[in-house]
Amino acid sequence: MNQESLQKAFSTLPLERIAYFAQVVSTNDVAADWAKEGLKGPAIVVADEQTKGRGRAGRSWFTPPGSALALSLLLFPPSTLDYSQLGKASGLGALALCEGLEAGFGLRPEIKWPNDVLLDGKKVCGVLAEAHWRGEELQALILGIGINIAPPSVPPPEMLNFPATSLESALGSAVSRMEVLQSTVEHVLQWLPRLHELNFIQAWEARLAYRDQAIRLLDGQNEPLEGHLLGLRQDGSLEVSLASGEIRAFQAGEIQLRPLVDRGSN
Ligand code: BT5
Repeated sequence: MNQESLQKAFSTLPLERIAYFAQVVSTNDVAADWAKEGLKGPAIVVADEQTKGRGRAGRSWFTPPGSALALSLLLFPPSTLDYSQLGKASGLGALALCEGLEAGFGLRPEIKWPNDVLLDGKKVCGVLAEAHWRGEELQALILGIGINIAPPSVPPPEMLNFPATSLESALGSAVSRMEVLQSTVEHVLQWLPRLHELNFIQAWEARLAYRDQAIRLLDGQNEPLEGHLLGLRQDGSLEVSLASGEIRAFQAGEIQLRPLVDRGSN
């Protein structure tokens, strides 16, 4: 993959800018610079390696060269997306990847709400959605998507807070990074104007991991909460029936989700 092959692959899509880097600090930072420059998007930046890839809440994202896909989309937020629904952006990235993996490889990925894509119960992709504001106005959405393509992209166990895998390990065969990239971008752009539709929530919810199962919710400070995962609300928040009997919705960013019986996580 290089600048030329990227431009060729996306020649039919209405992208304002396309950039490929062999190495970059974080593709989300490049997209943020573009937003500051005034680009409206859609635009994409792809890197072979990130030296300081970011996860949520200051966590890091491992992107060694030659084996992973690190992508950020700079998107002009649809007018229907208000502040309270920004959590939908993570779902958008995760859903787009799932649909691409289903159509292209016949896989059955699941979404660990709000932002992880799982294959065989292990994390193969993470999404980092960031909003870019000018004053009070939401100016751009930056959707960073990290996908483990080949086995070397999977971090060593001591770096993980949840089991991880790569697409090639799950499939048992080689995968074209360009194919995954193209289908992911296409699905993101298809859903973007439709985030307010019930269809979007239903498509996301249909792929939720641990649905109707016992789960634990961690906020990093208090004792974990236990409950049953019911599904999604229309704003993309997670609806849970707590052990106390209370039914509550959680917003993305508040908590981390785990199955009650951990499948071998460390
Ligand atoms: C995420 O955060 O999963 C969001 C990851 C987003 C990465 C993309 S790559 C393109 C763009 N540019 C960036 O700089 N970021 C975005 P979170 O849910 O907080 O998960 C982070 C945790 O996942 C880490 O603390 C590790 O435990 C684990 N982890 C790190 N690298 C991983 C990898 N390659 N595969 C699986 N798990 C990983």
